[in-house]
Amino acid sequence: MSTLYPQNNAARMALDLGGVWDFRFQGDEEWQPVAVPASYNDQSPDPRFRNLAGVAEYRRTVTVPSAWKGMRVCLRFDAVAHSARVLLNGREIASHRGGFLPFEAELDGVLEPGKTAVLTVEADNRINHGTLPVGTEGGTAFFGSDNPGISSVEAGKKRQQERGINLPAFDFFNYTGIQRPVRLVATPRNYIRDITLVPSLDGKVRYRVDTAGEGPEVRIEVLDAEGASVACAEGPEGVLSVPDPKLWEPRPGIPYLYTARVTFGEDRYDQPFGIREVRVDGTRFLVNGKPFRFHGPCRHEDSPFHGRGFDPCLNVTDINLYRWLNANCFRTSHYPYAEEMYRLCDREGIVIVDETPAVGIWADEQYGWNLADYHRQVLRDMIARDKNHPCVVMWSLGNEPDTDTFPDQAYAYWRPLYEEARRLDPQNRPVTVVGCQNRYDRDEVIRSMDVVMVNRYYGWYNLSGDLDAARYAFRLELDWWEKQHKPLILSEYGADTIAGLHGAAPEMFTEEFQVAYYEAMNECLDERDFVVGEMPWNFADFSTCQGPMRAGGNRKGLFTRDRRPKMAAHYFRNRWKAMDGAE
Ligand code: BDP
Repeated sequence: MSTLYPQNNAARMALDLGGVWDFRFQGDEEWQPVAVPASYNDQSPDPRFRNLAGVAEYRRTVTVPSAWKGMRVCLRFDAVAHSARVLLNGREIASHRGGFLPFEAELDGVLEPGKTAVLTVEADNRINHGTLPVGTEGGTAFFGSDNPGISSVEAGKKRQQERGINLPAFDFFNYTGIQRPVRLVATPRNYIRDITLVPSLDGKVRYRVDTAGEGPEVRIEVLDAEGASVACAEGPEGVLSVPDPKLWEPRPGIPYLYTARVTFGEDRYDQPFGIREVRVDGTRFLVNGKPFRFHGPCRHEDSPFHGRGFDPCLNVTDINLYRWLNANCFRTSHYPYAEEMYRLCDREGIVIVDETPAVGIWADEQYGWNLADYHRQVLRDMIARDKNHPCVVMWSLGNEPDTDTFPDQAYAYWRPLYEEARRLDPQNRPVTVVGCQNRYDRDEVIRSMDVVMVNRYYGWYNLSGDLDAARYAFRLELDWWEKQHKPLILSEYGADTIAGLHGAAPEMFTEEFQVAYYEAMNECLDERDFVVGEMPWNFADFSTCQGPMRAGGNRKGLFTRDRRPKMAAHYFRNRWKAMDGAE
């Protein structure tokens, strides 16, 4: 498979298959319309769209243009959640496990140019101990008491399980289906399979080009932002020298982008890249040798109608709101996002902590439920896909695993993944895993990472509403972290807030409380030099599984789900303006 993002240029073509497809749940007779790409879950009032755990079938016809004769043709799926089977005229041509990374189905010898076939995609949304993200098994609710041990309740849980229902071990709605673009892609038969670029601040760019098939020597040329050629080289690997390099700087700096134009025989590919370096030095996180302070809310791919579906308008709107907030970063909580978002952040100078979909890894009889090999595969695929993006400055191996119940087992699970990420990334970015509120002094995993990232809800889930006690407790914990001599990012903190609910005395769920909560936590952060970032939870309200703690989803957004600012958004806008000196 080629890891390169599909491109239309003089040598290549990509035909978008988005639109209205046929849809039904496996076993149904009737087909009905569904929009692709999008989550299917909010496209119908039929409760099965939101609740049914099983296989959904998508169908449409597909024709390879006659003009593509002699080219290599494949179907590229940017993401189908959570696993997919692809069939052409009823015959399986590809399958893929995992809902957030791309895969291809070769059409060579399967569908000739000029011919039409019926394309069917089976999308399986079931989650369990073998998927990432993880689904609970045994009917245990993620939130709220599920009255363990009461025979009638246990019988009810069993009934749920018999219906194939596993609840998410994570706090976002299990949106599924063909959620990102599907394209018919054509390249010359001898083609460029992958490009790896490793820039350094002196303008030297190490490169490697992987090709398939026979061809003359690879040629690589660097174009500046105006399209002028500034460096070139020949051969599948080597070093380019960019004179007077302009650096890619996170906003409010200028995120200068170059393009590496690679040619191999008839094939051509334009790979954007930035010249920037990231590194941890003691308790500092350095971008281009200068201390960088992360400030920006975590996000979800989530919006009305589309669910988790790719929506370029939403992405642009959100990034413009990040600029309005004077924010400079987000974490792709809790899965790799659509590639278009990284391209946008490269262009806009928003820094990304790129996270695998490993959320909900818990310990019962066994740590990690034998997920390690699959987890490693997902990590590999994510790094392969995202390695050239200047906006990506750190890898997150996952979110909130249980690392303190069986600290040794947890370390044995996470350490090899850490080493794998360091080994795989040609740019050698720092690696982390995001820790949950736990017995941090027992945990061996979080402190072993390059950067400590911890989610904390003092004053919300614990010490609820008591901001004085919350501050006191948080300071005690920070005292402990200070002794670990690592940079720390508060990677989540927040309070559910109902937009429009006010109280002169700041009580939980009011807009005033959300501001008071953030003021209290930020006061603690501002006292510490080793704190290199703050990531409020969450950018916007988002949909979750229903439950007693979620009234219409998670309400911790600085914005509502339709992107209207709450008071806390204005608070952070002012705070972060002062932080980066932006207008
Ligand atoms: C954290 C999780 C995040 C949740 C958040 C919350 O990492 O996914 O949405 O808590 O409870 O534990 O709002």
